[in-house]
Amino acid sequence: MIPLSDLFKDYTLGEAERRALGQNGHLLLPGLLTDQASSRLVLSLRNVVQRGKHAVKGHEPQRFSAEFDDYLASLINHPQMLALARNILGQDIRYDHCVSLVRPPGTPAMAWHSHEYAEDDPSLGFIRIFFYVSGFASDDGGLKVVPGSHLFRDRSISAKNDVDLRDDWLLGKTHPETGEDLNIEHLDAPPGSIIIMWTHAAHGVVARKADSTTRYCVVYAYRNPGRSSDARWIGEAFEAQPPSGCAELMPLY
Ligand SMILES: O=C(O)CCC(=O)C(=O)O
Repeated sequence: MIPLSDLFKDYTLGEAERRALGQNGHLLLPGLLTDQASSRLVLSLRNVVQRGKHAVKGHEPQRFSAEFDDYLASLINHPQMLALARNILGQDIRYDHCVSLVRPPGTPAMAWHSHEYAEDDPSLGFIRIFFYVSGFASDDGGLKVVPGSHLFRDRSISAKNDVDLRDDWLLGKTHPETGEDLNIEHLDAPPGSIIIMWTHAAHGVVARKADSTTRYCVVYAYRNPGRSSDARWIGEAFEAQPPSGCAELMPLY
């Protein structure tokens, strides 16, 4: 049993922050992770990378990360994690996945995409909480987003680069609430940053420079139950015997 220590430093996620998340589709909380959590996460993510060398197809450590590392598993129902998720989604939530996003130097860009969940029912939320342990620069493994894109609840956003996104999905689209043109934004995140993102938000990642360091990141996803979920990556054995205190978070519905 791993003793619980603080995951986050003090922060405010009140009405203003929830409104910004609702309007933009993402919320950056810079440097929120405690130093202890950051150091522990790097060890865990290195462990997952090691375990990935013997991956079994369909149950890869990268995609089912919490199932291959006790510290990552212990965070699924960490009180600060659940408080954060419930602050946004309300009380009734389920765990959906925990995926490692480790990007060594030279990792190529990731194309623009969005994710699915209950496209026809905005009352069912799905958030992803990215732990950018090592942070990133906008031109070095950085996350890019389109504020307002999540409001379209479009699971099929896809473009191989910024030019294609502008020429296709973005063309003529305006923010449903502000009426402003939708635009690409390249984020910067200091080490220890958390980014919360609604699942339908358009996002992509720029290449990690060849002479950079490894970028350590892990994402945890939570949702309101109500629909099936394509990214519900929970192995049968893990679901049957979830970590202590996690049973109520595991079911699909
Ligand atoms: O690696 C990242 O920063 C984001 C990865 C991503 O786009 C995703 O998990 O959907």
